[in-house]
Amino acid sequence: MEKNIATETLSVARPEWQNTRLVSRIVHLGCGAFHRAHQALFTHHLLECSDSDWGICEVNIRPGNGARLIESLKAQNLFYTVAEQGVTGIELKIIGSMKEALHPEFDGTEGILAAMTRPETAIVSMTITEKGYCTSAASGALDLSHPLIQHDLSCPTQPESAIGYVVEALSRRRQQGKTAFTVLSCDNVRENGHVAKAAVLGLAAARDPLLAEWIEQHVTFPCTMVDRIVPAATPESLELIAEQLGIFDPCGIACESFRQWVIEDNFVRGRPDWDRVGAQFVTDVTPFEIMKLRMLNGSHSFLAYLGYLAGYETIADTMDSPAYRTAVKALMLQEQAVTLSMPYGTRLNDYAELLISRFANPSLKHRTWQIAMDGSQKLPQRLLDPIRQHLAEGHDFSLLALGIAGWMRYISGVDEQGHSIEVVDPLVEQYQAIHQRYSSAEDRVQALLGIDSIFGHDLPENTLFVSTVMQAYISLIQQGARRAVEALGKPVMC
Ligand code: NAI
Ligand code: CS2
Repeated sequence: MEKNIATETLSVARPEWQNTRLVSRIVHLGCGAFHRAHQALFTHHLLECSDSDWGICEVNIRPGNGARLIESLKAQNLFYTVAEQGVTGIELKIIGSMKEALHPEFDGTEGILAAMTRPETAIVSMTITEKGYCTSAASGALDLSHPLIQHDLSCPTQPESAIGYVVEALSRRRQQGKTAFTVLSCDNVRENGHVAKAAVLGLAAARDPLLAEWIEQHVTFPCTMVDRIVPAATPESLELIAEQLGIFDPCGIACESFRQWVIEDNFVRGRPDWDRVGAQFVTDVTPFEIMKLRMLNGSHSFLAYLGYLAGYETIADTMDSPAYRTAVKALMLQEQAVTLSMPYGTRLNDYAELLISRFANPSLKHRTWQIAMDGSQKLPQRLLDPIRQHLAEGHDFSLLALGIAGWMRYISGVDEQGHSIEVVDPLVEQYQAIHQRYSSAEDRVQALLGIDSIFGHDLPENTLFVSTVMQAYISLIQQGARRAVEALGKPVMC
């Protein structure tokens, strides 16, 4: 297959509104896999079915793959392919909601700040991963000692963090007498809008308390629940798209056919009518967000750590094992669903069934290794918050504890066959130091539980929590992941 000939053929699909209607009203930070298959796709569908003029100015600020993607998007006039893979077939969509694409390497920091400061910019949205907020995962507060935040405090007009860009753009808008914008977090973070707000206000206050006051008065930070399984692109997924499309699209992305977006309706300068194409605007996102973080993402992390250790490459492979399937269903219903307070009529059993079938979709090659990344940023909202609730109410949390033990075993960096694991996490050096320093299971568990940005101060002081995790870890070391999962997963009757 000839490479890089996407420009001509994808541009044939250029609809008239791409040239005439589209305005960059949204600046999006974090043009990665998920955004291309979710927000950009919703925005595209709205352009197709209405006279909406909401277009997106895409921004990546990190070096590496993000820069290459922006370069490739520019080279093909900002069109790209989304391949929705259902269990029975694949549907291709050519997406045209992007108006511009920027990266500091090509456009300079100033080019990006200029876009964020333009009068028409009404929303700055973000999918910058959990770690992009530079907050403590346990408390949600901005970490002022974070190297990127330290940099942005000493050089505020040349920011390097996403939060630094937002604060500097808002500061310029204030100085120039312009209106503010809405900050829309679309990351898998608990109360993502509140975390974005805490991070932005934390940095603004450290720069200038009056700026923080202005932001507090003029900016809103709606919370969102975002859902669509979008594995990272691989040579195989790009080849699959190329076979269907007839040309090679380096920006193509494959995902499942399911998508969901629940958004708090609190925007300061308008918003697209995303509800016309399947999104839901609500007054309170929190119950939906917590449901998804615990039942979907918590189960994903459980399968990722314990599945990887047992030698499974993808989530679908892991779900092929009856023991894992039974255990994850028990986790969802007995230890996650019971912690939720949902609006009347929400059917959590049906939600669990849907998740099980989505996880088992064999066309999605979602690697356990990918989901295992950045555990320090993910465990609090996925596994630890529900445990706090079980501790308060005196309920069993053995499966959640096994999930944490799986993470502890995984981040040791060596699998059950003695092969090394490529652990990717902002705290990886701290993990390595702990594993080098302590050789007994007890000492390692104690030392890992002492990382307060993950476990806070309450959990390590709770003797029931410590002893349950310790027991799960020891059983995992003695029996291996497969047996430990078999021993705990009990069939659940819905
Ligand atoms: P990705 O790796 O394809 O993209 C990550 C994006 O974040 C890139 O644009 C990268 O430049 C940017 N980024 C990474 N670290 C950053 C930092 N420290 N500061 C600023 N920008 C940074 O990952 P993907 O799949 O797009 O996921 C991104 C986030 O979207 C996830 O972390 C999650 O919170 C959320 N999400 C992902 C879903 C998925 O299935 N992939 C589904 C639902 C939500
Ligand atoms: C996954 C999520 O990578 C992960 O940690 O759990 O990205 C998951 O695929 C999405 O949240 C699904 O919406």
